[in-house]
Amino acid sequence: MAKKRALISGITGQDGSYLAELLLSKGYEVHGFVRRVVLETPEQRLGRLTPFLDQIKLHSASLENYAGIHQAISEVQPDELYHLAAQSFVSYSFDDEFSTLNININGTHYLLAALKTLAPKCRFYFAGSSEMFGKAETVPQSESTRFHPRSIYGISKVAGFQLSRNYRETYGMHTSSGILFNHESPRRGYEFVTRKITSGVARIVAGRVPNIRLGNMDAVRDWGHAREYVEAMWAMLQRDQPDDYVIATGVTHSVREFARMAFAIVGLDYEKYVVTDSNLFRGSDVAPLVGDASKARTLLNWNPTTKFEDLVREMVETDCRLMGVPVPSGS
Ligand code: NDP
Ligand code: GDR
Repeated sequence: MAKKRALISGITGQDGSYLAELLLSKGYEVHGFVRRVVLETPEQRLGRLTPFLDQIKLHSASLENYAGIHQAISEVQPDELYHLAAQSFVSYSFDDEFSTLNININGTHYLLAALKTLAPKCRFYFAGSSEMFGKAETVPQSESTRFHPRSIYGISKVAGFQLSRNYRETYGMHTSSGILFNHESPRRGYEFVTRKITSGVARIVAGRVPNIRLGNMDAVRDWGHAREYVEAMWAMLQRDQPDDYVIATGVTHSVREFARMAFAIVGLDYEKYVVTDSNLFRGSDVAPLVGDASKARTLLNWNPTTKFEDLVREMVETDCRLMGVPVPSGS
């Protein structure tokens, strides 16, 4: 039987790299969209893909450019397209509203429109987000919770979600959206709070910096492991019927708890090393978000197993190794 062909937008990111690995392990032919600048500086921008770079094929296409997207889809003729690319940093969306909306909404629309013309049978995954719930009225949040986004990023994801649903209902395309809650890993970008903390811990242990500056320590999130979350993406596209699913652990922790645990792993007290900086607070933050993933558990047989402490430990240990400091004893 011919190999299934998958095309991933955002393949250079945290989720894209785990998903590419997963699909390769399942025997897929894996293709990815990357921006031209990435191909010009591969050593800087393709780090997450290095171990399996020779097994995937990259195509130059930006989310801002319909022509590039059209050409790549036409060449690859994918069976499954996972749309992960986005301006994904919520804080930045407060600073540059227009480019966040442009990339996240138009990019999604370009992909769907090109698929409709070139590969209407291709199954499509959209990377929705718990940020779509924002000021949620109910806890925990499920597929039936009303969206009330609190950032331009959240608004852009609601629009992408609705575009995906609209192409399903109007053109009969197999489009599914995951409403994913926060998921982290040693491949997380350094600007997100978990990696900022674990890389900060490693730099403090190495004597490079005296402290780290954080914003709202009482913000609460439902944090899982990215490696497990990409399995849910794949499972959604294997269902006969396209649908939308919340993907979450159902367990919450505060930024303070994350920091306390990360510092404790190296034997330090976070209170001595974290400086709270009011400039890092957001204009509006979301309500405590916690997901109800019952539907995914039942229909996708998806069950996250990584415990919070193991996630924090894996990230701290990786950052210590990258910083060249001894991995803390007892770990
Ligand atoms: P990352 O920020 O790690 O990766 C984002 C990817 O998008 C990168 O590959 C980046 O490419 C690409 N990208 C950004 N802008 C463009 C553009 N203009 N044209 C082409 N590619 C672009 O995100 P994650 O892997 O963490 O998340 C994947 C998706 O899931 C995102 O859509 C995010 O919004 C969503 N999401 C993530 C959650 C999480 O907790 N991680 C939770 C819920 C949703 P480059 O390398 O060139 O910058
Ligand atoms: P989030 O993740 O906005 O939930 O978006 P992030 O890690 O940026 O923030 C989580 C919470 O931590 C608080 N916080 C800080 N955040 C950052 N980045 N830096 C700080 O110094 C800091 N101090 C406190 C924030 O206020 C916030 O409440 C992530 C992204 O992956 C999105 O793409 C995705 O859609 C959502 O998760 C679900």
